[in-house]
Amino acid sequence: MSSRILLVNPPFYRLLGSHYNANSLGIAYIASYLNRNGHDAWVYNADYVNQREYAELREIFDSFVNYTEYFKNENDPIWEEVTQKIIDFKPEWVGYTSYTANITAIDILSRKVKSMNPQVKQVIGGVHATLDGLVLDSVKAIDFAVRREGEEALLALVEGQDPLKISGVISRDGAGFCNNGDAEVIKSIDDLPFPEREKLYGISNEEKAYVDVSYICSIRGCPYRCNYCASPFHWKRDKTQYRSPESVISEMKYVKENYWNTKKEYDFSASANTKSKEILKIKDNTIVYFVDDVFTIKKPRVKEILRKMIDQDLGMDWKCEARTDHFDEEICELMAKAGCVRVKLGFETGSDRILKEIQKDETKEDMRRGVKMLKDAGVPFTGYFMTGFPGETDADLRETIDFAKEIEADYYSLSVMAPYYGTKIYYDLMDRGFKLDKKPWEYFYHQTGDMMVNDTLSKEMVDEFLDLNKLNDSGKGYV
Ligand code: B12
Ligand code: SF4
Repeated sequence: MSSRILLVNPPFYRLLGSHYNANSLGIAYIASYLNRNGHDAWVYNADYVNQREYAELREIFDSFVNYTEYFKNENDPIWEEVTQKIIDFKPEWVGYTSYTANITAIDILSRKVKSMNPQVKQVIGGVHATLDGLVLDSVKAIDFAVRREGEEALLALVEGQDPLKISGVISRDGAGFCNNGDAEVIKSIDDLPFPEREKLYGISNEEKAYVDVSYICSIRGCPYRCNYCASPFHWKRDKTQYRSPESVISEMKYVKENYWNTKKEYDFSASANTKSKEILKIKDNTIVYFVDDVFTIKKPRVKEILRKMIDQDLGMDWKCEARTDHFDEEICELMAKAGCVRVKLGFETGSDRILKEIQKDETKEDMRRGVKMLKDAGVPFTGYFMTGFPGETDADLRETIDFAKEIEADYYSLSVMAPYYGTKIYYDLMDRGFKLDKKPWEYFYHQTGDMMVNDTLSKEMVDEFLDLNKLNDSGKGYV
């Protein structure tokens, strides 16, 4: 029997004065998998706003105080609006995608939904549900949690299989839980249907045309082990899965044929109604974004993908995340020819000592070499840098600032390191007596000074680091 399922991306950027209008791939994958199996599953992005303008990152992080207010007032119109939309859908099942930062939002929404319709079954999945085996304690109105990939587990739940026997499902068992471990790693990710791009709930057809559906996932997982990153615990590191080059290219073509309108470009920076607000230039459905943790793992595979993009004359711009130690001259040249308009590179620090501490498995020299090859090929890149690591000194940060200037990135993204829940750094700090588990969940996104764990750095140095942001004024901007 066919079930009616709503998969929800809760509000997050809206609470920070911006919004998020692209497709959420995790729930879009689950929706298409359910739909292929005869169900009626829709994706509801509650972070969508009918606006093309996005606030500057700095502005977003400056809105922290207002953001925390939303969680104190459960009757705020935003919670009422989203709850009503969920109820109007008349779902039999509601699934929420979780990050640590949106657990409180999911708690508020799911309690409201339950009180308006006690029949509805509610499930939480995604990153936080995977990392936290006790997540159902934090979201009391949710019936089930799913750990790791959700396609097969949610299908089994919806089709009425015994939850106590479905791998990856945590269910309530009296006052406790029955935890069936992690969902099996899906080995044949090539066989999954492309993520849902049509059944987008809660917006008009006209608005739908502006949803950025050009996000593509070609790898599930990451084999590295950086201690500030949740990926090693979120995915099974030793079972990282790669889509074949053919499969990746076929999704690119599908997206281009069905959703691309290359005339559609927005640059609101000069528009009259922008007032003093700083605006980012966003091009919807004119750039593919590979959301892979690291797109460039497995060189032969990457080169094959790039050659296919060139040989088949795709003519699509794209961006990705990469590591400098994956670069060789050939990869960089192929990237340039294949339409790469931006590579996002996590340098994090200019101190080899800190690079070792954070288990980056990359040296400053690797980074210098990689950047040189990328620049020679003419591929623009964003440099991600952090400060605030435990044990980091002013001398380390001086090296970071000098290194950031030396590499001359096209855009800089600067963060104060936050020990995210589910990272090695989080567990190490907890072992050392830090009270991180006493922080509200919504604090777990970076750049709020409230998460700073370093007390050796001087304020002057941190300010000088954050001032690197000024370099963005002369660069090629955010993409
Ligand atoms: C693209 C991306 C974004 C995008 C898009 C987010 C979106 N809403 O779709 C943007 C840039 C907006 C973003 C923002 C943020 N992100 Co982000 N993001 C990613 C990234 C790189 C890919 C996500 C993705 O599409 N994966 C591919 C899909 C297929 O996987 P998936 O989403 O995990 O879904 C699978 C399972 O988790 C599960 N599942 C997911 N949802 C559900 C729901 C149900 C009901 C079920 C049953 C199962 C299920 O099934 C899915 C299919 O198998 C991940 C890293 C990664 N590689 O996963 C980081 C990552 C998820 N982000 C992270 C963070 C920290 C953030 C921010 C807090 C950053 C910030 N400072 O603002 C915000 C929070 C946004 C929010 N809404 O709360 C962390 C999360 C850590 C944590 N403990 O929460 C990650 C893991 C990065 C990392 N390695 O540390 N992000
Ligand atoms: S920071 Fe990047 S390379 Fe390191 S573990 Fe996370 S996703 Fe992998």
